[in-house]
Amino acid sequence: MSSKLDPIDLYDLRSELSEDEVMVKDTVGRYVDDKVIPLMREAFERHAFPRHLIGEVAELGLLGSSIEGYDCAGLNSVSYGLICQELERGDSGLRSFVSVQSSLVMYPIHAYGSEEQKQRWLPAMARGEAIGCFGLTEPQGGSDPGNMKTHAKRDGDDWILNGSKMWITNATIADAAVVWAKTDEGIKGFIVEKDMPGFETQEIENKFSLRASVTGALFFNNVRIPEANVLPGVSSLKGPLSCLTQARYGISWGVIGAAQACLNEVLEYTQDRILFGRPLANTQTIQLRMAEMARQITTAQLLSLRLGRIKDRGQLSPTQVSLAKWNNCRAALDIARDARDILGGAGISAEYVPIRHMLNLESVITYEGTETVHQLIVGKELTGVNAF
Ligand code: TGC
Ligand code: FAD
Repeated sequence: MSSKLDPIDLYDLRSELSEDEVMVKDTVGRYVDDKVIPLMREAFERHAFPRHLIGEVAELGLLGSSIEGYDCAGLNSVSYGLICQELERGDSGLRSFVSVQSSLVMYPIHAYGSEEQKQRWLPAMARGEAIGCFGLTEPQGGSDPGNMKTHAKRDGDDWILNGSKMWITNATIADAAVVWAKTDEGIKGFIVEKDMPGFETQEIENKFSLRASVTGALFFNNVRIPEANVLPGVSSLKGPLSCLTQARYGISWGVIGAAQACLNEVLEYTQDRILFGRPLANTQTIQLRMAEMARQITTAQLLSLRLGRIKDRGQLSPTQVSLAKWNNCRAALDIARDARDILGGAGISAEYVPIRHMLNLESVITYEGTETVHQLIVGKELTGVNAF
């Protein structure tokens, strides 16, 4: 018989990680246990993102961690995944902040920006001194960003930007928004700075999900943008969609952390909960449900680790990312919902983590491409037919 397995790492993925990757995982894991988990329940209840965490995650090198140079850590993709996993074990809101800053703002500036733009924004963003947001989704439908109405027209050396974006993480706390807009020359990325005249933001209140994350709308009314703030390296939908590939990859790892937190909670709770004269953990159906959670977590871990290794070899296909984002979000949401139920009435209390993770995961399964969008991406790969 082997020695006891780790319930949230049944296949010992830890032994597949390099020394550096283990160090990243353990460092971020300790940080989340000590500094994040103790305050997330209250942050969620207050509907407030704990902004002091920005400096702390920056200090740990977690912002733009995959970028080489520009004061960034230059870690590999598996390390970025592990960062997302550990952060989301705390709360999806903090992982969202890091995903957006790293994959949706710093990534496009690094991949498509001018050297001047990189020098200006990347070191400041890595230090958490400048915060970014990513404006792609519009009120008329986020799944179909090609139908965007936001547009920009050349005016001398500048551009004039008009339109609006909806459901934008970090909207009201961002110093700069990477905004995607239609132009006569294709879809371009604009770095819109917070004090540019005609640019306004508005927070979305009363969310029942991702309450410890800032979400808002962006409004552009004849905002004058200098050419120096246009990303020169891309002029098509491929620009924003390639950013989504980076963020979706991180999310596939992140949701594993949320699922692990839920499994840990029910493992502990069902040992102590005595019903019909025995611990709840001793009943067959409860064991079956927890075994199912472990099966789903293990499958998700294997998918994401494999994906990370493929990504680090530079051979990643967006369809592979879609499969993992779909599978892992669905698994995590099902686990969180079932964990909530295993806790009975206590499961609706924020004293236990499943309901918070469950509510967060309702957003995570929707943003960065809904489940249906990812299923149709895989369907298109299999059949060659675009069924959107
Ligand atoms: P389609 O014709 O398929 O593609 C246009 C061009 O883009 C290329 N491409 C990609 N490139 C890189 N990565 C990807 N994932 C790509 N997907 C497509 C494609 O090859 C093509 O290139 P080219 O050279 O031929 O022009 O475009 P479509 O308009 O038919 O759209 C396809 C569809 C539906 C898959 C796409 O629109 C989509 O993914 N929709 C979902 C939108 C979405 O996920 N939005 C997320 C917004 S950001 C967000 O939610 C942040 S939450 C963050 C947080 O808080 O953590
Ligand atoms: P819709 O596109 O209107 O979809 C509605 C329903 O229709 C879904 O169930 C969908 O699966 C289904 N559907 C769509 N197309 C088809 C089809 N062809 N066939 C069958 N069914 C279909 N966006 C950003 O740009 N930046 C951000 O930072 C950001 N942060 C977010 C944070 C939060 C908390 C949330 C909730 C969203 C965020 N989003 C962000 C937006 C997010 O990406 C969109 O909500 C998402 O892409 C879905 O778009 P939608 O909400 O307009 O839904």
